[in-house]
Amino acid sequence: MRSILVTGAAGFIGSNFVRMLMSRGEDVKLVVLDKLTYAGNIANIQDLIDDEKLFFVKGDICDAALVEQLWTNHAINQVVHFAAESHVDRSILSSGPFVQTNVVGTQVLLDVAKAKGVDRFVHVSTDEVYGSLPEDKPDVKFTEETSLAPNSPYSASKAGSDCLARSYFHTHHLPVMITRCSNNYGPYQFPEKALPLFITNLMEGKKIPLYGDGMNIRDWLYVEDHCDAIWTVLNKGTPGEVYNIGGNNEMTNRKIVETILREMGKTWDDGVQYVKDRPGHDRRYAIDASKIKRELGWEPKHRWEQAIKTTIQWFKDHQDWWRAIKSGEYLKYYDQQYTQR
Ligand code: NAD
Ligand code: TDX
Repeated sequence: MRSILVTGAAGFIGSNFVRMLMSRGEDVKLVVLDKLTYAGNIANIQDLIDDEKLFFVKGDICDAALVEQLWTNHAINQVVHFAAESHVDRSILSSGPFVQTNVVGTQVLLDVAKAKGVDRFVHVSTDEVYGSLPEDKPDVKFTEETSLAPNSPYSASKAGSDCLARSYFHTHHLPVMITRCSNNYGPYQFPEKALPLFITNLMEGKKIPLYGDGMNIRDWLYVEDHCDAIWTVLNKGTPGEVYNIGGNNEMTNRKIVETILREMGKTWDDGVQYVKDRPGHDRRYAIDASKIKRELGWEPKHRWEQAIKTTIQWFKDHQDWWRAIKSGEYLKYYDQQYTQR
């Protein structure tokens, strides 16, 4: 049986990833290492911890001694590295934790993997490392050859970690693969990110805070499709390669908001407030995901029209989950981000 170290699996995508593997009955032992930062939530995987296939450790990926110990105790032979500080707006308020976890933490994992040995290592990255695309050239998309041009402290720290991952392949022959995915949505997404924030604000009788002119474009992918793509890369990817992952589903933020308002029976005037734009706000992201389809046979299975309904229903059905998050530290952040600016 394979023993896979999954970092950051108490967060949004990581928890969906381990849930997917458990529900499929994959023959794996999963060792979850998560610091449980504000974004990590043990409730996301609590029901899975009882299973003997999943072993949870609360700890920091920057703690080399702990990571080494996990490797020895659990005979780790594969890694899927999700752990990160992941919210662009927080990186604008304070970038230190982003450099520490995303750059230093990744370096620690790569060093331990080099020292202890690993069969395969998937570094989960983002399309944001490529920077921003022009909106007047809809045919232009990010390919794996697009130069890195990160614009936020978040994407700069992820680009730093990508470069480290790449260098450990070239210099040390570590079998690293890098994935760069577009915006995810779905169950367990922390309600500071656009979609869950918009949905839960409407449920609380608050407005959707829409940045700038609302015409920024993102490519949206349902989280299960991203998890399936990562599993595909872990099993079939070629070490040293980068794989873009996307939904072929570009939309302006206004279009997203219109869909959510319609699904939730609200009008634009009742539900939306334009607010000051995000500094350095990237205008457009679009992914060319033809390489992963051509070489590994992966393509998204979920369609936006249905998956956004499923997502909204999940937040309606899990109010205890998000109401517990939207308190305490979250309210201080919300005030700083939306009221004081
Ligand atoms: P998230 O913020 O929901 O979860 C991050 C998890 O990492 C949390 O559980 C947190 O506790 C943990 N963590 C943070 N610092 C840690 C540390 N020092 N040691 C151990 N654990 C730590 O993030 P997410 O949205 O699930 O994103 C997961 C990964 O996917 C990230 O690397 C992110 O850059 C990448 N990604 C996200 C998206 C998206 O749309 N959310 C898209 C593309 C790529
Ligand atoms: O209150 C808001 N109002 C608003 O208009 C928020 C939080 C966001 N937005 C806009 C900004 C973006 O154009 O919505 C869009 C999506 O915003 P986020 O959910 O913050 O996502 P983004 O900045 O695009 O980054 C996400 O996708 C790539 C994830 O947070 C990253 O972790 C991932 O790497």
